[in-house]
Amino acid sequence: MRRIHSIILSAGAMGASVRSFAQEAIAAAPVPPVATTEVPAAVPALTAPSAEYGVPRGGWDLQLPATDIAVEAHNMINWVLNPVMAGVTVFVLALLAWTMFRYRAGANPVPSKNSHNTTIEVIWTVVPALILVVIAFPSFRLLANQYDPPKADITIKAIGHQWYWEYEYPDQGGFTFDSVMLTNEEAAKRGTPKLLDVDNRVVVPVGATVKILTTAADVIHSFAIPAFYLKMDAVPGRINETWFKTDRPGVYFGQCSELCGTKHAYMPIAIEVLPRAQFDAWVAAKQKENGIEPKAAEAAAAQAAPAAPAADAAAPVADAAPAAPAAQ
Ligand SMILES: [Cu+2]
Repeated sequence: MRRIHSIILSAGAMGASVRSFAQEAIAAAPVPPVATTEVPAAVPALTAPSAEYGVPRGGWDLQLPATDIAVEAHNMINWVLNPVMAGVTVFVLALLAWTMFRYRAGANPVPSKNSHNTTIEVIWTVVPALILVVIAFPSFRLLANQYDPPKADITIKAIGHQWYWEYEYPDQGGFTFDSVMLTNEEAAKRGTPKLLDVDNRVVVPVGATVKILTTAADVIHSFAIPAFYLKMDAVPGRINETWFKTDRPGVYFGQCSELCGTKHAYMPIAIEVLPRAQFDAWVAAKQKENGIEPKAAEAAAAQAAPAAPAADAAAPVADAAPAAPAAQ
């Protein structure tokens, strides 16, 4: 009894020391203050979120797909994976119920001594294999399409920090900015969903193939936008690549999707997809803010990608002239 008592006591002491060690570690870890910068009112015009696309809709369904890849993935989930899973689940449940009833002890006083049935063993091996083959076809097609992106029109680097995202636009002169979650009051003022909007959104032109390079400055984060069916880990010391292309202007919200610390839930992602002219106006404003000469930025981008055809390079400049912020 005494022995047990002393074991309990020493276990308690060990727990206390582990606890105090953990408390010290927490106290020692610096938690950088993260605050939103002055929330921009309209640069050039903040898109109001749609009720359908790019936002959680509060139902049981997935978010509506906003890119071709997302449509393909969405269809695969709705018309291949879910029906197959539901069918298998119902079949197994029915089989189980029937077996429990038909072969219950009460109705079978003399137990069967069967242990093998070759036919049924062949069936329960071959049928699941065939189901996997049926799933494999759309699955491999989707994977191939995801990993075979068209040539990128714009590259954006997303850098995960504890606990906000930093973005860099290397093709536009390399300006960077931090993207910090709005407080509930700020989000309410903007009329956007709480915990999802940020002070500085990622802005991209509509219809452009956007290459996203992800990395992190501290721990592993993950860049995820449900409406684009996009998720890519952001790993310190590595650069991962993903992409999206949407023809639907609007604002699309996502979140960090790799547990990265105490404020993991508070580093959302907001992507604003704007018409080309508005995007160019936004880039011009950002370049001005960062003291970047547009001509120098263009030259640097051209040097980085010498294969870019001249027509492509000229198009945004032509579009930029009539740039005017659209009404909300
Ligand atoms: Cu995280």
